[in-house]
Amino acid sequence: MVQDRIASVSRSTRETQIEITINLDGSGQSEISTGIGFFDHMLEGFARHGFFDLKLQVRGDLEVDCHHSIEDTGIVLGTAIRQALGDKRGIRRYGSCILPMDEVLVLSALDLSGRPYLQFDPVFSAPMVGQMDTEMVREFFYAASYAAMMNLHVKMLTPGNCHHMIEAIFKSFAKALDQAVSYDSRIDGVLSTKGRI
Ligand SMILES: [Mn+2]
Repeated sequence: MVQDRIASVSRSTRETQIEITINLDGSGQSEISTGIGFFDHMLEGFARHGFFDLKLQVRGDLEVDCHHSIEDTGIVLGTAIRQALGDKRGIRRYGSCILPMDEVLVLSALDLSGRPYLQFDPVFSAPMVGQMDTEMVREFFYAASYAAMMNLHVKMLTPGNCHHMIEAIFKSFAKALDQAVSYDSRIDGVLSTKGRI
């Protein structure tokens, strides 16, 4: 292990108060409370399948709707990932995962390039799963990818049940990220011909 890759971030606005701690070299333990049950379920899956330790407390204006809580959690998670990564020495940088969940098949591919970008093509047939608006899935990944300064592509290869689709997206993102942040002993410094990412 080159360095501790743990970051804590808190962010407070009139709409949300969020505290997060992530350990990129964890074991998949999580303590998550966002007030949105299905979103908690997704973030627990993200931590478990990416082997990240994740502590997250969100107090948001759920009396309005879930929008601010989910979008701001994306900002804070992305910020924490970027901070925990530090100078990115020795990491693989790229990661991808094609993940099946029953009838659903999804692809996530990412580059911790320092240049934010999101391509996201899943289309959901239902407006909500539990208390979470399905259109917030894209908003979450937009916020997280931009705050983490990563290039993220999410492609739904075979759509199906919306719960399966969203869960498969979070898990494939987790596994792609786990791969991208992992060390490769052959990498000396930062994996770029430019010398930094
Ligand atoms: Mn589930």
